[in-house]
Amino acid sequence: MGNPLYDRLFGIHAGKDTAFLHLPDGRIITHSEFLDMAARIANALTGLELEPGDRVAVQVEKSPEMLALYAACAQAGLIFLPLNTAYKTAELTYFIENSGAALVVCDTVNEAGLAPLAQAQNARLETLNADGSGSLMRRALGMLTAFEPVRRSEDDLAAFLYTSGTTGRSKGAMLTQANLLSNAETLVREWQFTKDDVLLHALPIFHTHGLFVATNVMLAAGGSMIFLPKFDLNDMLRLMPQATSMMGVPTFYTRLLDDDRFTGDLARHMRLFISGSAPLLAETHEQFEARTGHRILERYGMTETNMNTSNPYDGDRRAGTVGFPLPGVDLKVTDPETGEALPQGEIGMIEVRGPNVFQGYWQMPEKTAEELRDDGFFITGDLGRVDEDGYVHIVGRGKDLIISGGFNIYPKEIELLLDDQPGVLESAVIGVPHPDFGETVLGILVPEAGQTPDLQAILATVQDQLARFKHPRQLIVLDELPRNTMGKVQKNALREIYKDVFTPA
Ligand code: MLC
Ligand code: AMP
Repeated sequence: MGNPLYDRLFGIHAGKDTAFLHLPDGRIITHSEFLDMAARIANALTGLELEPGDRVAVQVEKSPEMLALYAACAQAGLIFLPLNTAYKTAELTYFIENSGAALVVCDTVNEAGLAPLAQAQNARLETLNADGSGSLMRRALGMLTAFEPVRRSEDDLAAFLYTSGTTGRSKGAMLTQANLLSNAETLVREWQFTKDDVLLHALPIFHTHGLFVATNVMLAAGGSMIFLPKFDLNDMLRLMPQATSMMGVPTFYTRLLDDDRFTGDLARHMRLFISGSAPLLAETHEQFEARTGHRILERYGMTETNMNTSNPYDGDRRAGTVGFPLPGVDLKVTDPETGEALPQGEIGMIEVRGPNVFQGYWQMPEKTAEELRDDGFFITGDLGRVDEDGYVHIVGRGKDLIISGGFNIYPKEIELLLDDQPGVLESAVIGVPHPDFGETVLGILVPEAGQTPDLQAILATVQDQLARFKHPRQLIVLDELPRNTMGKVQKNALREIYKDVFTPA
């Protein structure tokens, strides 16, 4: 039986002195050096008395060591639970408590803040910093570079990723080894990745895109990655000529196009540019082709399902579409009210089924039942249609979701906080177009009778409680919110009124 995730992504590289990670300072980490590091960490984790199936909550900066911790979790049969580095302690508390994490790994600067939380639930706390220092690697240093992978089956859980919920409560999406492996191996074939590929990797590795798409695909293909701590335009321009491929959110592409130094010549050696996580404007697609001659390949996925659809590698990559369902993925468009399949061409709810679809939300059977049907179809919350050539178009969202620079934000979470502020009767949070992030957050407040809320104080509270990317970029005060006859706030009307706030015509 072995351990399929470890064996097929990591174990296949045992003893290979081929390049795996190219770091921005020129250092190279080979596959075998990486596996040695992972095995040392796996030994350290076992030394902490963690048992297979335990959750390891990780909020650390992107680094080779963080990636090796992911490999070590696979090897030791632990469930990897990466968390956005922007989250504040108030946000982290929920994830750590809800998951029942047995180990929390954080940056040294956050250690004191998280210690009481870890202690309260009997979790171990270790540190790992961006430069690889910290208590975890100190433990790992003296360990052996051999570690027999813990036996696991494809049905065992490999990772939890938390996704925000419409009610404001995040849900832990449970992903099995099979979910991750099936998707990675399909994408290698569909996008024709090989050991000769060098991926320019500037995405964070706490989300599906940077970890389960970019990294798992490169591991399965045996290629290497130019591994950047974050998106930095100068690094991207400097290093692109050494790469063959790039995966990014639409903001990567608009930022590149906004810089005159980004020329067709810089992209000459590139084989493939892939975009996803948020809608890529057809205009960006066209400008990119005009500048570089490359047609960006857009694909569609989500935390619960990994990747669902992709434009073709060979064939017409159509701007404004997310291509065809991937092999093994069933996709249908249904009536959001009845769940009945709609005739081809009509707009409705996108539902997907396949080996990529998650197992449900951790300890939330009701939420799982609301979104995952008995026959295996997952209700994505995205509205779309399939055109006469079979291309899937995403035309909107049935869920009240804002996507800013590829990060998901559920308005409810921010509204709950705003509603609690002194002088505020109620609030509505909406996404409006933004030139850099695609969409950004706008907060609309209705004061209590006779009150004038202190907007600066409210923003300060928001800053303290919520990750930076969720902060409203502006607060607007209205006497009342527009409502329909049922009393429901008409967010569409608000989105229309404020659509030009950050993108003046
Ligand atoms: C950073 N900031 C953001 C932000 N990212 N604000 C809103 N939205 C974001 N996405 C904040 C910073 O803290 C900073 O605050 C200010 O905005 C400007 O920072 P910046 O330096 O311009 O931002 P940068 O650090 O360069 O980050 C932008 C980015 C990054 C787009 C490169 O957000 C990013 O890498 N996004 C990728 C997200 C991702 O991987 N998504 C995949 C999800 S998986 P201040 O205080 O300085 O103003 C998924 C499934 C699928 O969706 O299909 O893939
Ligand atoms: P997440 O929960 O972070 O995984 O985000 C998933 C959501 O991102 C999906 O449900 C879509 O709404 C959106 N998304 C991902 N890829 C695309 C894309 N190519 N075009 C439009 N929306 C996308």
